[in-house]
Amino acid sequence: MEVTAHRRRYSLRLGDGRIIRFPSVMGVLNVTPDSFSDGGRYLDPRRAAEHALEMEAAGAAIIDIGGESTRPHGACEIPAEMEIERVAPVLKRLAGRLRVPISIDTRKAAVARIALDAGAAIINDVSALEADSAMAPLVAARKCVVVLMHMRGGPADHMKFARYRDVADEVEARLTARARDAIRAGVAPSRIILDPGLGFAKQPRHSLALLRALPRLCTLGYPILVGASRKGFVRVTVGGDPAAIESATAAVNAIAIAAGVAVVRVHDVASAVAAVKMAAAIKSSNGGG
Ligand code: HH2
Repeated sequence: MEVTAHRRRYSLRLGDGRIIRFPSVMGVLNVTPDSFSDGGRYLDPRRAAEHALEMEAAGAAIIDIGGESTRPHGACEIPAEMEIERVAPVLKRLAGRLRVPISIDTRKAAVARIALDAGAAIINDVSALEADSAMAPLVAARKCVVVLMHMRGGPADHMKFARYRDVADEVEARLTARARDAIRAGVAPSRIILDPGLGFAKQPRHSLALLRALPRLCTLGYPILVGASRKGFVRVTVGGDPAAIESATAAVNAIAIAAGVAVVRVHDVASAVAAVKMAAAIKSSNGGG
């Protein structure tokens, strides 16, 4: 599986020949009782699989399945067995039914291994391969794409570490160091995607500053993924009305794509697809003719 940069467009080629064209939308499927936005809605594997297929039909290019909540306040860490119990039945139901690639949102190699065996093509590790020392060798051996996200601490305590002198500088330095370590462990650079980790060990002002710094982060040489969907900094900015939060999420996604971001991770796929289409059309228009 390879990530190829062209002059204007990027694409990601999977081992089986499937190609994800950037910019694209990653749909979130949380198989958890406690995720901040959709917790409890998709605990039934049948309902979860249906939702994955709905997101695919709405235009998602990747489905990101997670069995552990990492939300900023009050997430509790769970054992790998419990995570596997949640995601394995969903992966099984989706086998042969979902055309778009599956990404597994986990920090644990045992969970990632089971997901890869069940057909997942991407590992989305919010600890950037730090939480589990078996993760980097697994990614290297299985030649899958990996998302390295910036965070400090773990799901239960990351907000304690939300202090920065210059958040963009520090996140950039950390992400490039994590990418270097992954490459040293045998991961091909062409299989690495970086993510500034909005809301993870970040106060709202830090997430906003990172969004402002996206043009710079997009020059690091790796595709950038951004997960702004329904996060606290959006809520703090526009208020708690769900419709306003959804519109603001779409606005953030359009701005991110305009800045050069490759993938936006969202709960509402349809509005993100529209935002991505609009931003990409503006970006590629030349005004001639
Ligand atoms: N955000 C969440 C979870 N995983 N992965 C990446 N790469 N980037 C993100 O921004 C990101 C992520 C948190 O959102 P959500 O999955 O909706 O909530 P929860 O962690 O509570 O399940």
